Amino acid sequence: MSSKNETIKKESIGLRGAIAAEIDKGIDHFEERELQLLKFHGSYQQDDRDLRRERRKAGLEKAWQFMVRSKIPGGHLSSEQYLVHDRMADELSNGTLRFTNRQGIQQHGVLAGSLKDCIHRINTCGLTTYGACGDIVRNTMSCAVPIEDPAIEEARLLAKEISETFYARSRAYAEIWLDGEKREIENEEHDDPIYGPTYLPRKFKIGIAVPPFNDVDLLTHDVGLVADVQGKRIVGFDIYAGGGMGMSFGNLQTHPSLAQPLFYVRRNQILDTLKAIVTAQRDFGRRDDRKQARLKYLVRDRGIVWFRNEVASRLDFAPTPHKSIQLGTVDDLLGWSHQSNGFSFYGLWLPDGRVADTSLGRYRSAIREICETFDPQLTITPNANLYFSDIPDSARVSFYQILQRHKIPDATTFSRARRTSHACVSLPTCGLALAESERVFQTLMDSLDSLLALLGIHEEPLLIRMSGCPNGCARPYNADIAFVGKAPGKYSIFVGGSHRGDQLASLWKKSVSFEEIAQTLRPLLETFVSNRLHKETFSDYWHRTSPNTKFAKNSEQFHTEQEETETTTLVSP
Ligand code: SRM
Ligand code: SF4
Repeated sequence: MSSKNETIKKESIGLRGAIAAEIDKGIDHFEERELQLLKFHGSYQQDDRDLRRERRKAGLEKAWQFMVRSKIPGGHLSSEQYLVHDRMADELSNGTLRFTNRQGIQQHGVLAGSLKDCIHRINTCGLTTYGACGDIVRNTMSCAVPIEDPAIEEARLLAKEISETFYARSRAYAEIWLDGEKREIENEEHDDPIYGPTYLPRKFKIGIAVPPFNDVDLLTHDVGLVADVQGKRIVGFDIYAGGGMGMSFGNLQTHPSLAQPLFYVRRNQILDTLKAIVTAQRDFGRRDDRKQARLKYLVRDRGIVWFRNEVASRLDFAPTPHKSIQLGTVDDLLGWSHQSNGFSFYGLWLPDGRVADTSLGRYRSAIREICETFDPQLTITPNANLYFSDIPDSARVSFYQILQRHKIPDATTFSRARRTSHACVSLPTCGLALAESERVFQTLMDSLDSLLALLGIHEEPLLIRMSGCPNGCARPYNADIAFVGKAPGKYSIFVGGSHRGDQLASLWKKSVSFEEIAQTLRPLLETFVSNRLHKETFSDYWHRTSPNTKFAKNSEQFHTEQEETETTTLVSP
């Protein structure tokens, strides 16, 4: 039996439902069918969770509002496109912007009456929100580093091509938000050769890495492409399939996965190959249970060999074996770097992608002034930081003075761990949050920075991430150390991923209160410092010494705490 979302999609008349009619009525929130369809248009219905209790007591409805997500392939945008978002932050949303860790921009707090204006403005500046959410190919990520490198540029252009290839063909979006003319819609679903009438079973994510950079965190995507660069051009791709982070606590059928090697194809074969992969997931992905509907579960249930054969059978050429092209870490290049003759780029660290003027720094004012003064190209990174490129070398001093005037901290004084760390949005906007994340993460990182400095591992490659619930938006399960919200003020701690993004962590502590996180980690880090082999990273040390590595790599590692596993092992015959 299909899930209710399948019926909603099928009966939606090409993703239209009654969205336009409801907006015309002046509603302040949508009912179930329209709010599910709205996701395909790039918006989530939310409410301000800080106000829930007070409003309930006062007998009021929830404080309805919307999150609007701009889809930016490869995270690359112009200063003018950014400034359009900056203006909307004051005029239509909550005064802040949120760079996402898929290189998009989110606005929160948009009211139903402003949705059309907001989406219209995003399109007018040449971006879109169509397909930023929903059961469809989402924003395609690509290596963000803005060094002068034809391969990185080519990857970015490919991200755009992928976006265009998998753009939904229904005219619903144009009609509802852009005043596009209505046209005959009978049998329109057959216009969409890729998605058909029920789209994909679930969201679908693609990322492109250009070695040695792994900023896109390649193995966490449904499909990851590693560029094979020869003579500065991309000649082909190693393809990985079946990555994903989400799980539900206690449900062993759900778990994070790293993508597995599929095969290698030449550059000119990549779009056909992606179509074959996406349509295989469309046809075989589960539609009866949304918790089992991602590509990672199809690959798990049928096996990578079956999936490889299924995809190959949809191609009119034969893919060749995987090449195992090596990737580096997920770090961004923060601070100044040389870009090309006479030009530099600057990597700006942001607290979890939040663009706001706060006591942490006047980020919004600083970015606005830089865009207005230098008109740089911008690239949002997969760690939700920001690169400014095309800055004349001669302007470095005045650029830096803007950062100083707006009290932007010098991220090079932070631990290396903090420079790459990320926390998801969570409260007060995320309807699924079980605990705080973004709002408490910098406080936690203050204490972890002090601990790392005290132990002399301030420059250690440690990937630290926090998610407010097990859905894992911050990609916690391949981090060295991750905190995953369990209940208000309580977190599970996962340990054992890697700065290279190529290892899965396992559950280390089931529930630790926020205040106790740093002291809980201290003995672990102290033992690492005392017992590590020469230059051994934390990840390598963990995998050499942890009992967790002794039990089978299956879903249990994410649901059962280490001590519990050891006990289980002892009593087992
Ligand atoms: Fe996510 C749902 C925020 C990247 C896995 N994610 C959500 C929602 C929309 C909550 C909801 O469904 O009501 C969150 C909105 C919060 C808010 O108030 O803004 C949300 N996800 C985010 C962002 C903004 C987090 C961030 O810190 O930047 C990221 C937006 C990216 C974008 O521009 O598209 C974001 N989410 C991710 C990632 C990381 C990635 O894509 O690289 C993951 C893990 C990778 C994966 O997909 O497996 C991720 N989000 C999820 C899941 C779990 C999916 C699953 O397979 O189980 C959900 C819940 C769901 O889909 O049911 C979710
Ligand atoms: Fe919300 Fe959970 Fe994603 Fe955080 S991890 S943004 S709490 S869905």
